[in-house]
Amino acid sequence: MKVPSCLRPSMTDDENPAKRAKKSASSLEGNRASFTAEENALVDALIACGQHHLFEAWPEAGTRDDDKRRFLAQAKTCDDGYPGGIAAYVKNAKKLLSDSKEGVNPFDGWTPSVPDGVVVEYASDEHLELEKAGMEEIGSAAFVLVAGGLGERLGYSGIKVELPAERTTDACYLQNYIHAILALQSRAAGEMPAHRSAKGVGIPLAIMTSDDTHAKTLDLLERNDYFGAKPTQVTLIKQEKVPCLVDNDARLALDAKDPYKLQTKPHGHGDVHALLHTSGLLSRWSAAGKKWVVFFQDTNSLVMKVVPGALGVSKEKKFVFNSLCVPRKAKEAIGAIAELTHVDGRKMTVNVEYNQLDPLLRATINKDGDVNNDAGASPFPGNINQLIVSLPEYKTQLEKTGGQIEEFVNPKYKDDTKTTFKSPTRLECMMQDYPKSLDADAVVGFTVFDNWVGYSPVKNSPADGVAKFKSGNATHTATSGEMEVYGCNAKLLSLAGAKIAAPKDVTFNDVVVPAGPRVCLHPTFACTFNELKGKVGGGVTIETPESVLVVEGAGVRLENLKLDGALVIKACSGATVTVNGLEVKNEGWTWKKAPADADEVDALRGFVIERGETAEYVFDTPGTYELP
Ligand code: UGB
Repeated sequence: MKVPSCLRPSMTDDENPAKRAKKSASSLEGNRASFTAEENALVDALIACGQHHLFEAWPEAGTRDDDKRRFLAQAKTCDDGYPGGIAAYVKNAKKLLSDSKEGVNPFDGWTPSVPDGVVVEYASDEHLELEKAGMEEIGSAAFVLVAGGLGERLGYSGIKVELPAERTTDACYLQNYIHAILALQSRAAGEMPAHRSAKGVGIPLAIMTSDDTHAKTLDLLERNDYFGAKPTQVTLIKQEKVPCLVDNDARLALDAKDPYKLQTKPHGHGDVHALLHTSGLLSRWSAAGKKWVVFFQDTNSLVMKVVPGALGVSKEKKFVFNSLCVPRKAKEAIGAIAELTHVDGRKMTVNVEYNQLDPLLRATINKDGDVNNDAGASPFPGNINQLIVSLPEYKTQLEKTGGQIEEFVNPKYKDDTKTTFKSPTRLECMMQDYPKSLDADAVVGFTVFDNWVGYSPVKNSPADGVAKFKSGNATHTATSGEMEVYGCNAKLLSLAGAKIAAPKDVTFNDVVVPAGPRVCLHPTFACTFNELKGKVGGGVTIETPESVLVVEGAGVRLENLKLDGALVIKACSGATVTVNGLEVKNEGWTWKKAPADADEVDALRGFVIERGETAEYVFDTPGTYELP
C-alpha cells in the first residue's frame, strides 16, 4: 500500500539522501580541481556506491587539503586491497547486511552430520608409518603462519608471536616455529635434490601480518637474525584492513576522532589465500617444486608435533585439503567439522564456526544445539585451523577464484528492528572456508589427534580463563599453555620408554593446572616421534614433578638418567652426546606466584620462575661425548 505523503514522517535534512548528496557535491565542487585524475576517479567511485556522506563536512579548497589527500590515500589502499575495490566491498556488504537483517540462514537447506575422518593415535604403529610418509614429503612443503590478529581476547599489548611459549627456555612462539621448520628442513635435506636442498630453497615460511602486527613482527625477526633462517626464506605478506560499515546501506564509517580517516578493521584470516596468489608466492613455490602448503596459527606451541603425521595422511589419502582436528567439547570456541547435505543432494565437508554451530543444530538435528554426547564430548571434531593443502590443485583453484573466500557479517544490532548497529561492523572471511569454493569431487578430509599433542593455544586473558575454568572448559591461557608444553614433552618421553613423575595440581591466576616435570625438547633434538623413540631409552627417570629438563641438539641420546632437580643439556650441530648413568639431584627451580607488580608477560601466566641450582652441560664444539 502506498502511504500518502502527508502521512509519511518528514525527513530531516540529515536523513534525506538527495539533500545529503547535494550537500556533499557542493562541498566537493571546489576541491575537485586540486585532486589528481586518479583521486577524482576514486571520489566518483565512492559517490557512485552511496558514500557521499564521507565528503559532506569537507571545507572549501585551501582548507585542510593535506587531510583530504590523507583520506584519499587511505581510501585508495582499501580500494586496492579488496578484489573489485570498495565498490565491490559495498555491494557485497549490502547483500550480506540485508540477509542478516532478514534473518537468512547461511545454512538454509543444509543438514549437518558427523563426518568420517582419519583418527590417529599418537605413537601407534599407524602413526609411525604416517610420520615416515609425511617426512618423505616435508622438503616439498611450504609453511604459512597467519599472524595478523590482534589477540584482543588475550589482552596482551604486543604481538602474540613474541610471547614466550614457556618461561623455562623463554623461546617465543616465532622462534619455536622457525626452529621447528629449520629442524624439519635439516631432516629433509638429504632427500631433496641438491638445487632444492637446505642450501637452496629450503622450507619457506610466509607470515601474514596486518597493520597491527607487521612492524613488530619484522622487528622481532630482524632483532633475532630471523632466528637462524635465511631472511630470503621468510616472506611477510601484509593484509589490509577493510572499512567499517555504519548501517544496512553499507555506508562507510569515519573515525570518531578524525573525519579524514575511515574506520577500518581486520577482514579475517581468510585473506591469506588471496595474498598468496597476488604476491606471486604460490607461483614461486610451485616453480621451486613445492607440493604442500601447511597453514598454522599464532599460538599453538604443539602444532609441529603433529604436522609430519598429518602430512602423511594427506599423502596417503590424496587429500587436497586436510584440516587438523582435536576432539571437541560442546560450546568450545573451536569450529566443528561437519558433513553438510543439501536438500538437493549436494554434500560438503566443512568447518561450521563455533558461533554458528548451535543455531544450525537446533534448526536441524538436535533441539538442544551444541551439547556433549554420552561420552562427554561434542560429536563433531574440533577444527584447530592447522590446514594442509595440496599445492598444485590449490594454485589452479586460486588462479580461478583469485583467492576470494566466502564472507560473512556479524553486526550487533541496537534493537529488534535491526536498523542500527551498536558499533560499526565489517565483512570478514576465514581461511578454513577455502573448501567451500572447491568442486564437489575434491577430496577434502580431516585428521584428528588428541588435544595433549596437537592443540594448546593461548587466546584468553586470565579473567576469561577463570570463567572458562569455573564452567569446566579448557582455559587456553598463558598459564595452561605453558604447562601443556611441559606436559606434552613429558608424555612423549614416557611414550618413548622413560619413567616420569606424575603431575601435581598447582594454582596460578585462580586456575588449577596439572604441573608435571618442566620438560623442554628443542626441535633439533627430535622432529618426530620416530626420531624421539630412537633417542630415549628405558633407563631415563624423572623422579619429581618439579624437575626441569631442557634438551637441545640432534646428537643427544638419553639412555640412563636419574633426575631430581634441574638439568640442561645443549649440544651444537656435530656434537654427539650420550647420557648414560648420569644422576642429577639438586635444589632445582621454583615456580612462584607472580608479584602484584609483575610485568605483562608474567602477569598473564601468574607465576615467575626462581632459578636455583642447575646442572648445565653445554657442548659447543663438534665431537663425541659421554655424560657423565
Ligand atoms: N588472524 C589473522 O591473521 N588476521 C585476521 O584478520 C584475524 C586473525 P583467532 P578464533 O583453532 O582455536 C579460529 O582470533 O576466533 C590470525 C578458527 O576460526 O585466534 O579463535 C590470528 O593472528 C576456529 O575455527 O581465531 O578462531 C590467529 O593466528 C578455531 O579453529 C588466527 O588468525 C580456532 O581458531 C586465528 O585468529 C582455534
